[in-house]
Amino acid sequence: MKLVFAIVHNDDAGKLTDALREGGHHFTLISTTGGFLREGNATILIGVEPEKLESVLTLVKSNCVTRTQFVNPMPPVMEPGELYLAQPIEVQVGGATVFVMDVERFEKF
Ligand code: 2BA
Repeated sequence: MKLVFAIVHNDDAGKLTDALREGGHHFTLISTTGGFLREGNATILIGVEPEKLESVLTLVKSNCVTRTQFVNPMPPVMEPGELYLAQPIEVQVGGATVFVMDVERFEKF
């Protein structure tokens, strides 16, 4: 068995979980926070048989959109009287950040 961790934008989570449900896949949805943007995102854990892995990855890929966001970088340490004008930087987020792991053992008690 494989375990897929898919970190996706909150706005894509509903569409993706609908598609996974329709595809008969089992999953757990966790509310998470991105370390860089410190904004809410969604992590979906999907336990899947190896032969169904590619179809799960296709669903993730086709339901998650790449977005552009602007963030304000951390201001530098300033001396009194110095002026700092924040220049927002552009970052690309998603479609999805995906980790696939081998599951050593899977039990349901
Ligand atoms: P965040 O950490 O909030 O990152 C959001 C986006 O900001 C990232 O999009 C990336 O484009 C940019 N970014 C992240 N760290 C950066 C840095 N040090 N300097 C400049 N730009 C930076 P994605 O790469 O698509 O990642 C989306 C979310 O997926 C991340 O949200 C995080 O929650 C997760 N993620 C990404 N890579 C990960 C990793 N290696 N391990 C664990 N989680 C990861």
